[in-house]
Amino acid sequence: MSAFPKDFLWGGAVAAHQFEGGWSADGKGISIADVMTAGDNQTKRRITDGVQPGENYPNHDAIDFYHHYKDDVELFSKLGLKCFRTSIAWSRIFPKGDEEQPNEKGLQFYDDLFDDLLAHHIEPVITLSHFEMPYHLVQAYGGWRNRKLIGFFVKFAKVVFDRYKDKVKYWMTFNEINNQVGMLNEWSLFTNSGLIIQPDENKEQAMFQAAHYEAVASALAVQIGHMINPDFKIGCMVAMGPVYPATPNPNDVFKAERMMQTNYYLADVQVKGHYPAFLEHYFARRQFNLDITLEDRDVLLAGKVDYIGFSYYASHVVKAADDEPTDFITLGSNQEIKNTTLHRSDWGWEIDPVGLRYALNWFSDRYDVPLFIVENGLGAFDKVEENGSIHDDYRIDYLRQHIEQMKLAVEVDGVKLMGYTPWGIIDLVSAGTGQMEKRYGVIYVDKDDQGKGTLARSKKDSFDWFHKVIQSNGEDLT
Ligand code: BGP
Repeated sequence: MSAFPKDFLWGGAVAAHQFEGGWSADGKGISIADVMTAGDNQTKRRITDGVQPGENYPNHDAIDFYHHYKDDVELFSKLGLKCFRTSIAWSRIFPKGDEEQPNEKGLQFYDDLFDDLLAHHIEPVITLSHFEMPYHLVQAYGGWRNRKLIGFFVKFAKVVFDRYKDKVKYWMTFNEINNQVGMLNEWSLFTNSGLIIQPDENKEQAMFQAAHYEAVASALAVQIGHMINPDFKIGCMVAMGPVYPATPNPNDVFKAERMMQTNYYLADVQVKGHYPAFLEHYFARRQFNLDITLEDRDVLLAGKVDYIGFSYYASHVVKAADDEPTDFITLGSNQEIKNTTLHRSDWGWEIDPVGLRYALNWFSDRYDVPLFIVENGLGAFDKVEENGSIHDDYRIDYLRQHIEQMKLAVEVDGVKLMGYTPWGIIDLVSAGTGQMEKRYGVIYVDKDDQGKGTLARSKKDSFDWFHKVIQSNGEDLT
């Protein structure tokens, strides 16, 4: 007997902007991902002022799933996927974000895609906003610092909920909504909230305000979604990276716990429907004067999510500073310590399978809703042999070790887990660096960081391995 329920959602995850390409096809508008240049391990991606000639924008063409989706879904079916997580590119549906009417051709694309997935018995799992809001909303409204964005997002949500109500059951509102909290850097503020911080602006205050409007928009979408189809399961999506204390010094222990509390406060808001006490006090002490109305608070309570979707890649270690403030909150400037007990990926991400079990237990103890691991995986360089094969044992090892821990969480700890969708099941553009060669897939795509390649798809060794895992419902991990 398998540790996992019969209907466990084994799948693969991607996001529209990182794999669709077709950035201006059939009326699609410019998204925030379309103005981000390519970077690499050392070079940060730049955000340009609109789409500029001569710049390299890797998301524009990505792996051109837009024109290859039928063949790719065929491959997903051969892999045995039970579900497929992707997002709806908001700017395909509302190219600028503030139009009256949606773009029919954009809606039709997702109709065709969902029909094709369902014909192959693959359940779509859909994120509404995954780092790809219409760029016009940044230019004309300042992104999520503007309350008007709530209305635009809710309209978008309503249109797609209505249109796909009989095709999609599993939804998530905002991808990694909490990324911006701990990082508080240019990239995360832009990708999460479309914020470009002005010289006279307090970025922490701007972030908390934007995140609040997103939480309200999410809660309204949850309510509307449940009215449109009471069977919808609508989740939040948070980036989970457990934070460990560097030493047993109680200050380090408290620092780590405070970072967990701050990094996941949006899960409190979206699952419990209210802000944690320590943060309300922090807002008041810092005199942020956030626009959080009584009506908003009612909306949050009435729009609690059905499950927690989360990504898990790595854990982190922190140490309290000698002059640590009494509230232990130092967003965006926490010094990371290397965990000497763990290995790192080529991009320096700590590989910590036990951290996944820790994360599952942490959520399970705190929140009384099912959990869904909607991203996990290893970004690595792959080598294509002369005969075309790709021996990615390192990826198989990574996935195996994480699935083993996930199994312990279910079997031994009683965690309620809905499914597991490894990230970038087919190679795609990295969100952080814009690279193609930071590969996550079990399906290889012939394209390099210079944008060269045939776009041909091929199986890596991990393809057959993951197929076997799914066929055995997680029992055969050899
Ligand atoms: C998460 C995002 C994804 C994804 C992944 C891997 O933060 O939700 O969009 O890309 O991380 O990160 P990267 O692409 O930077 O390797």
